[in-house]
Amino acid sequence: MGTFKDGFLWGGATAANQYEGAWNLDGKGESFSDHCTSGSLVSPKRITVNINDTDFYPSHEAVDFYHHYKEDIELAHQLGFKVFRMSIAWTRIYPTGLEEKPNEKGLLFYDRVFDELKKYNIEPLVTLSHYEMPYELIKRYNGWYSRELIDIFMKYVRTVFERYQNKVKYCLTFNEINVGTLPMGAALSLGTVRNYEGTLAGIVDDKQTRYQALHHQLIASALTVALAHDNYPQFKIGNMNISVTAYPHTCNPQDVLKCQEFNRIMNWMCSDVQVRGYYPQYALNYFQKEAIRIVKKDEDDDILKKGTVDFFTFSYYNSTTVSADKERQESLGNMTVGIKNPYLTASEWGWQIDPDGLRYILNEIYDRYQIPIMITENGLGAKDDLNSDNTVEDDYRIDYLRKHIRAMEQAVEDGVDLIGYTMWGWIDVVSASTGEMAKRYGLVYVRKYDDGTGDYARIKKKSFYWFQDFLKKNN
Ligand code: BGP
Repeated sequence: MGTFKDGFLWGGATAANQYEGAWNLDGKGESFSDHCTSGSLVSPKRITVNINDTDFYPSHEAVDFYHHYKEDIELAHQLGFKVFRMSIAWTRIYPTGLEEKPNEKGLLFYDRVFDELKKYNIEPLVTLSHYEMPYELIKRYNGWYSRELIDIFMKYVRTVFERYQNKVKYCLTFNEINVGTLPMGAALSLGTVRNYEGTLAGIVDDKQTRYQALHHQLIASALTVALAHDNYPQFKIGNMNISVTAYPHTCNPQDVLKCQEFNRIMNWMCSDVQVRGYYPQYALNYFQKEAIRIVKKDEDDDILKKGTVDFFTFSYYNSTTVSADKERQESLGNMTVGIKNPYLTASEWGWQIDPDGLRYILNEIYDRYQIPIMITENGLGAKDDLNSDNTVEDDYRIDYLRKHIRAMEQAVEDGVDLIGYTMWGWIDVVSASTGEMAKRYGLVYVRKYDDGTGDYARIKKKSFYWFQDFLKKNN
């Protein structure tokens, strides 16, 4: 094809809490996700204050990357991956977040993973915080609501940078940081759920707390970038945004305005801060309208200005439409609900499949920022059938990937500077939203099931061979 630039980073993405398991081994502490039970689309996962014998917590074993990392990295190599997106579990390095010294056994685990990747010339892409934080920090500080979290997080970042400075080049600060603009971000990313027990949707929303916590994350993100630029210039640091392409549901100007409002707060506010270095005026207006008063320190504006990211990364699964009419029918999607788009079909979980929406958002992002872009999550969650001869005929996934890669190609032809693509869940992992194994994204099937059974065997799906063949031609 030749459309993608030389050295394009093709690969796959994972996150520690959905992938590693070994939740309490070698000194690891309890993280937020270790307190989340399994669930499904019809029976939502729950957060529990204690870890109960009667509940099942999928992150505890996940798909056991902890003991399968060599096998998995060898599979990534067979696929032809050039990059491997993973996150570091904060609780492996600082079990409660509060220790003065890091946990050496946790550090050693990632040394081994990075060394294994190096063996195959696969570049790690490390997310510093992917939907998990020490649960102790939720109990003690109500998560990111407290400004103390910034220093506690920076201690962790300094440890990671110092230790892995010769092994890692690409880092992302917070996974899908803009999920903090949505009510469920309180639990997933901000940890402002002290003493809360119940479903994600059941949390009583408190915008004041949420945006204060988000401000602290934005400061921590900017300090991380500045630390890298000042002391580890070999690092490239990116943001990570959840980008949900949104269309006005009709050409009624009221719908168009409503859609603009959605896009500003949900899609652009965090990345405007992370790329441009300041809160845009529409965000300040929004805070005023909603009576949100963010407590800032004098130095915060300078910190944001200094800590702007080197490249833009985002997840893309589906698009949505926005209407000013509150009565319209809702459709599901990654973190957001919207109005059904009659021109699109949806996944079994109701996420509307829209490759053109990827081309559109890539152009929007590049027009706005003109910095290199990487797609760090994209894929199809589906129920896969494992046949008795250990095959999985996932043609639907091949179709999804083929169309989205075609859309990327078109965006590059449009002029977008796209530098990489890591498909989400290249190997089956626990679902973030529902906490189930049944929603699978992988090119590799993992024999692990929602009742906790399974032997963790790794089995190549049909899509594995398709992607392998694609990368042979495109690497
Ligand atoms: C993103 C998260 C991932 C991942 C993905 C798919 O929002 O960053 O962690 O899980 O969505 O979502 P789900 O697992 O809910 O299907």
